[in-house]
Amino acid sequence: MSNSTAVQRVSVIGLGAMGAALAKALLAGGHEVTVWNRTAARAEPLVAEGATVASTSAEAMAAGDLVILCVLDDAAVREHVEPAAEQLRGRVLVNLTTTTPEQGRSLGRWAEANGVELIDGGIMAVPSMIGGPAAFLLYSGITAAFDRFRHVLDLFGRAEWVGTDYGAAAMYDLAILGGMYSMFAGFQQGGKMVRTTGGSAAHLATLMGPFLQAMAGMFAQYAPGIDDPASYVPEQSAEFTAGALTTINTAADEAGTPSELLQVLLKTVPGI
Ligand code: FVH
Repeated sequence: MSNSTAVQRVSVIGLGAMGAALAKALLAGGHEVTVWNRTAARAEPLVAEGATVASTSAEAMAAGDLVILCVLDDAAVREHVEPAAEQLRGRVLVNLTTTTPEQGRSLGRWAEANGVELIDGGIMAVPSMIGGPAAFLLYSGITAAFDRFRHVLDLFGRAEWVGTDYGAAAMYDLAILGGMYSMFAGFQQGGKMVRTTGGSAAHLATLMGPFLQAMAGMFAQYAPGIDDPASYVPEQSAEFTAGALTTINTAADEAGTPSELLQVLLKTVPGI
C-alpha cells in the first residue's frame, strides 16, 4: 500500500531536461536522491540542491530502493541496465524513457529474469510541467511495486495505472501522442486553407481550439465504437462522415491547398 510520508532512497539516471526536472521534484518532496548523468556537469545544480552524485550509473542504481531511468532511448536504457543486473536485483526500476511497447515488454522479460520489479512509464508533460497540476504520467508493469512507490511517483504529476502489460504505458503514451500529432496536422492544413481567404492561422487558432476541446469531450461517446463495434450505433452515419470529408477535400483542392491527410482520413471511414 502507498505510504504518503515515507522518505525513500531514490536514484535518477539521466539528467537531461526531463530527468533533471524529475530529480528536482524528488528533492522538493524530501526524498534522499542519488543522481548520475553521462555528462557529469549536468548533475552539479542538483548536488547544490541536496542530491548525492554517483560516479557510475551502476553505483547510482545500487544507492536507490527506487531507480528512475530517463535517458534518450531504449538503446541507452539497455546500455546501462544490462551490466548492472547485480546492483538492480531486488529493486524497483521505473523506466520513464520513451520506448515502444515491445521494447517495454522486452525490458520486462529482462527484469523478471534478473529479479528486478519493473514499472514502465510514459510522461504526459514537458519538463516545466513536472510537479504541477496538469502533468500526468502513465505506468504499467508490477502492480505491487507501483502501489508501494505511488506516493513518490505522484510527485511528478498524477500517476495513472494502465495495466500489468509492460508495454501498456508506452502504448497509451504513443496513442495519445498520435492523437496530438493528428490534431496539429489538421491545424496546419486548416491554417493553409483559411489563409487563401485572407484569414490567418492565428485567427483560426482562437476558433479551432475551443471547438476541438468540445469535440474531445465526446471521446467517451465514441469509445464503444472501438471497444465493442458489434453493438455500437453511431450518432452520425459513415455516409455523413464520408460526405463531410469529401466536401473538405474538395474545398482544399479548390483553394490550391490539396491535402493527402484529408484523402487518408476519407479512407479511414468504416465501410467507405
Ligand atoms: N522533454 C520532454 O518534453 C519529453 C516529454 C515526454 C517524455 N520525454 C522522454 O524523456 C526522455 C528524456 O528526455 P529529455 O527531455 O530529458 O532529453 P534530453 O534533454 O535530450 O536528455 C537526454 C538524456 O539522455 C542521456 N543519454 C543519451 N544517450 C545516453 C547514453 N548512451 N548513456 C547515458 N545517457 C545517455 C543524456 O546524457 P548527456 O547527453 O547529458 O550525457 C541526457 O541525460 C526521452 O526518452 C524523451 O523521449 C521527454
